[in-house]
Amino acid sequence: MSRVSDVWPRRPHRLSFGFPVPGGERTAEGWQIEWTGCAVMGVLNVTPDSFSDGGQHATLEAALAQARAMRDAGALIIDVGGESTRPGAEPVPAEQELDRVRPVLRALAGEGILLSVDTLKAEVAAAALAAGAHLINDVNGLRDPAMLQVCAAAGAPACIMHMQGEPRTMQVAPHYDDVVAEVHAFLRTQAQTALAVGVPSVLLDPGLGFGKTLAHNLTLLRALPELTAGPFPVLVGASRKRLIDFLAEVPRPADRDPGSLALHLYAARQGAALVRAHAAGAHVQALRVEAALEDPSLAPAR
Ligand code: HH2
Repeated sequence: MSRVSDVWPRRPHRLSFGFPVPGGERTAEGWQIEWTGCAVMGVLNVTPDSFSDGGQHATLEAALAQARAMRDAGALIIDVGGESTRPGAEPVPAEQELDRVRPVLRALAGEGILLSVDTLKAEVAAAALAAGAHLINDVNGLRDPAMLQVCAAAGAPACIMHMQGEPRTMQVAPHYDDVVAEVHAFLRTQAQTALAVGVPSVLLDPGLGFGKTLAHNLTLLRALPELTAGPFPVLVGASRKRLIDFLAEVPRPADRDPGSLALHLYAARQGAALVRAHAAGAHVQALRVEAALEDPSLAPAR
């Protein structure tokens, strides 16, 4: 088993794309984005019913202002979502989801922002990529062969997230014989499959809260070094989730940013390449301070 010391100090991470992207460098393997340590994926939900910020970015103006603020604060990627996947959520028709995300993507394309789209529908992913998205964030972990094909054909990387079941029922009775072995095996298998069919690069995400009890979430977090020691960059998304309430008694999702930040700093120290956060600016600031404190060149040794 690998330990924190194997993945710390901060490692470089890379994502490859089959097309030009903001901030990307052209290489023999396509266009690449490279960063060191842990960066931030800012959450932009353009939904009426997301569990912590539903309705807050309902107008195009509000959505664009939030995206630009997160970019200016230093977020590496903005993740645009048009369907809530909170526990108990009912699916939204593809047309409706697209009507929510497409205007935002079209408006932001050309503003130097790396854009991902949070969708589990291949049809939405294809249209979102055509509208200017660069990366697909699939909470279904590329289990749909059509989604694999969309990413491969477009040359778009994907975030492969683990979920047991589906949002409507996933928290009813999640069960694993060995949560770490099962989740990590799923992620590695899906990553190999994706690369084999031509998806240029992937992120792996253990999917906190997606068909998992508190014990499952904590076990996966403590096993992060095993995942981050592998060849793929790892994303962790705990922002404002129920898990923070269980750990720190914060019933209102909007009040959970401090706990989210603490959890994400822990993930960064375990080698996470990205954290997905609503309070993107606060996360960028905290991660920069954390990184600076770990940098021995900033102060001479005594
Ligand atoms: N969590 C949510 C949505 N998408 N994607 C990844 N890769 N990892 C996550 O942990 C993750 C995700 C749920 O959060 P949010 O988007 O704020 O809520 P909602 O699904 O209600 O819109």
